[in-house]
Amino acid sequence: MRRRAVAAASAATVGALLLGGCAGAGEPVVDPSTLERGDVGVQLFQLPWTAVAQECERVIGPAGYGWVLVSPAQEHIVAEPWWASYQPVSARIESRLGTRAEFAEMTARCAAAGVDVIADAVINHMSGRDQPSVGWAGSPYSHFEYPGLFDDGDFHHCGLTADDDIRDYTSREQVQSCELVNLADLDTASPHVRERIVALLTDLIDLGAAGVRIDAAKHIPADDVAAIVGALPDGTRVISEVIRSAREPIAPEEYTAFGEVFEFQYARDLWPQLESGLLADPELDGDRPAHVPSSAAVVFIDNHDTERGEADLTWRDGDAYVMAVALMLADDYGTPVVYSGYAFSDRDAGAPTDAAGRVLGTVCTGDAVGPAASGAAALEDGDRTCVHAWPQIRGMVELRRVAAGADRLPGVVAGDAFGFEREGRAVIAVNPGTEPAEIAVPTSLPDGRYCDVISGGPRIGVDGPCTGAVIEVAGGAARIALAAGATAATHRFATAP
Ligand code: LM2
Ligand code: CA
Repeated sequence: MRRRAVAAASAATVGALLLGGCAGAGEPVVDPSTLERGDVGVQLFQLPWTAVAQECERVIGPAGYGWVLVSPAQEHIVAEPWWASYQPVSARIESRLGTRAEFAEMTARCAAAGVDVIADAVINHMSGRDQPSVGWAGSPYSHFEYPGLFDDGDFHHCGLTADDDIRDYTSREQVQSCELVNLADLDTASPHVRERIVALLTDLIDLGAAGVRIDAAKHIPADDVAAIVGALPDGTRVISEVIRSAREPIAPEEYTAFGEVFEFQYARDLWPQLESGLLADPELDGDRPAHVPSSAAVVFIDNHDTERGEADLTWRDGDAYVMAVALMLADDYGTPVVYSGYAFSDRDAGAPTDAAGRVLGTVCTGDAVGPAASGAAALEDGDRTCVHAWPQIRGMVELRRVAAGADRLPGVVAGDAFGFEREGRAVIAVNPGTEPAEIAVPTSLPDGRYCDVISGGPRIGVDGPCTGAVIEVAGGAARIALAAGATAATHRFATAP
């Protein structure tokens, strides 16, 4: 078990600038404007480049997020579903999410707002179309011929199953050399194929992307991914998508030597643990069993695939979703990414488009949204959920920046509620139960009145009274009353006037 340090030591040691004039014991010892930009990302699913740029400037940059993950940028098949994006047909950066010039403008405008763009890179496969056709930008192609890019000899024909499709996920060979749902599988061991993929990724980086998500990385041998990303400029961020399964031989750990991985286990564990009170276990500090090391883990509550499948919680769950995302952001494990997509009732439905088939850009406002306003009943199919702009989530992004580097101390339980401190910096409490609860979370925050950033949103740079609940800290504890299903959290600079 971790030792509890003496009160307020950590806040004082970071002390840089003393701010005058604040009332009470909640006087900040660090100028909050010197806070580092956060490590939190936003997955902006199927959002066009022009809208991503606006979003960076209006909400994502100001809220202190560090990066956005956008949908694939390559020319793709012509089809209505969102997953057209995952069937590339040429090397052109020209898609229904935007043009090459728009992609470059997006990365520049996001960078100016302090936000990195991570590009989704589909490099395991090309299309799954059996009939010859023409792509979004006019490039002709057939299943195994992409003129000027790849031809038949560049693809696997695994010969291990009747139609060359992956059947058995316990077979490494099938998973990596057969076809994922009929998608033409690139022979990534071939020097020529690697060269072409490196050129594709380098192009995205030249256009200003700070890094790449390696789509379907489990289906590409780790050595092949290593060789490809090893040829990219130093400092390129690489996040491999390797869906963990205890029943399969290919593990995310194989992909951590050259970058980060999405740690799917985090979301799978969170809600069951929350319901059973296990999150209060001090053994959950820092690295976690059955997870990649914290520094290699990108964590999420849901993404575009899991919200259409395995996810326990999505934006539709309102307060419970806020609770899960808030716990992830308050945690000291991994690098979190907040998912922001659109409402749908048909899992295949693409984002709304104009008459020419270009996806419409909807921009979220930084206020007046949240689970209450955008619950399942309030959103129409195609409406953006704007989760990243919800004040509860922006408040937690702020809290995470304040808490950066502070230890996560052992949790405490009070009935169904539990909470924990990020030492000297922040506290969070949640009540997953069905009855109201009160909890006293031990803390070395100075005595005083603090604003709840869940009910009140971000506080730094905001003048005036708390618009949310007030949390009293006295005698080494934050006393927090929580309605059933509620979350409350506050930090060192969220003092109430
Ligand atoms: C991924 N990560 O590993 C993406 O996150 C996931 O969204 C992709 O699947 C998948 N891998 C391939 O890049 C999506 C979607 C599938 C869709 C594929 C290809 O979830 O449903 O498959 O993209 O567009 C669709 C049809 C499927 C068909 C296939 C090929 O649903 O029935 O297979 O196209 O025509 C015959
Ligand atoms: Ca493959």
